[in-house]
Amino acid sequence: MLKTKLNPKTFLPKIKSIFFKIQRYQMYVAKNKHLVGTISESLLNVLHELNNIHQSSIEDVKKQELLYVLFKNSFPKVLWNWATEQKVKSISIRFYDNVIAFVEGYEQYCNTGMTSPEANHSSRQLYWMTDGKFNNFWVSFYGLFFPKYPKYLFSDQARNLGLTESRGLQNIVQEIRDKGYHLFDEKLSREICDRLTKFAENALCKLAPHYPDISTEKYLRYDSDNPKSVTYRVDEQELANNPDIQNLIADSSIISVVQEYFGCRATLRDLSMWWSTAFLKGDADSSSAQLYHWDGDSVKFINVFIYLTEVTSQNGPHCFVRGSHLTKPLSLLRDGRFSDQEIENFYGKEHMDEIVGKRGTIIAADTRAFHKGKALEHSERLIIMLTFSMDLFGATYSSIQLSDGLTDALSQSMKHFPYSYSKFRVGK
Ligand SMILES: O=C(O)CCC(=O)C(=O)O
Ligand SMILES: [Fe+2]
Repeated sequence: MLKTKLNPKTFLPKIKSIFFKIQRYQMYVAKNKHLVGTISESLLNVLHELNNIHQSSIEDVKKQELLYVLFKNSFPKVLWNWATEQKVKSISIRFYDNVIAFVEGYEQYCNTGMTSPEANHSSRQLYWMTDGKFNNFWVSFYGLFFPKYPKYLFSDQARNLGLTESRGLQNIVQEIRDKGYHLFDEKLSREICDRLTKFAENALCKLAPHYPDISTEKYLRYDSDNPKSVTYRVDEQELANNPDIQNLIADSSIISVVQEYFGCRATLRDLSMWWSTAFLKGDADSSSAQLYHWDGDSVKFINVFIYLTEVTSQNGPHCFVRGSHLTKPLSLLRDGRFSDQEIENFYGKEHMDEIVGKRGTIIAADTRAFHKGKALEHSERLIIMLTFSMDLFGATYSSIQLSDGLTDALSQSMKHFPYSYSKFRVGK
């Protein structure tokens, strides 16, 4: 049985020994300015203070206590100072309260692997209060403890999709940084698309939204002649046991793109596949993410979308507002849904991309940006979405139990990149 457990408990003890890493942090920040913005002097001061405690001659138990208290008490203040340095617009006492709730919630997550609703709420608030700067700060801090997997692990790995071959890893990642998404030149092969489509046609799906006349039928197969709701979702557990999906999530070129973008290790947080239908004949359904929104389920993440049906402007292209992952205007910094008009008023039509494509089209997107699935006028769209994030903090996720008999690609990948499969369990 593979042991792939993420042990978040290692995070806090690692924080306590942060002083060893001051130099590395400075180098890291210098190399990753796009993540952090500017070097936070106040954070470096806390690191120095921690170092002083470490070098003092008091006994070890006392030392640990002091380090811990200093970290807990100072970190919110450090973030407050950092926010001032960064000229975060909405800095206020609410910012401070949210930072405290976040830090406490993160500590709880480290101990239990679970995020409280309050901590998740504070994480979402911090995003829009700081226009995303908090998230960049936190991911840069996290990268100190969970650095990227080294390049050599990738070089001899089967990159079964070969996704970085045509444009090269750095070019792809730079494009995601600048624009918010990358459309791969490579496509998923016809054979794999055919097999996965067949699988989705036979799968019992959960319908959303639920309409009263079908409320007794919990799971249904998608029937293209008679759709009964806007989306039909395949069960995540069932999806994870499909060999083509296993090979897909084992693909090391996806993991290498994602971790390069984050600047730290990446883990697969959600695995989904769903049919979108023309049930509402062109009208958008908010609960099916057909109105503009930004995703905030974790601090830093990337969604990889794969079209399994050809997607045109009329059958549900993924719509993405270029550049909106970097900054949003004050008037749009809130939770919720946004009208096309609100988005257009600020960004202009020329930044609102409709991503159409043939079967097998693969997109990697930072859906911190404004995005939506366009409401369908006819036929259907079958899509896969793989969500990678820096950790499992944030919205509730479900663990996945895999049956024995994984594909070779997935067992190899789990062995090399255990962190990336933290929520997976194998065997009985
Ligand atoms: O359907 C799409 O293209 C977008 C889906 C989405 O944004 C979401 O699930 O949050
Ligand atoms: Fe979304």
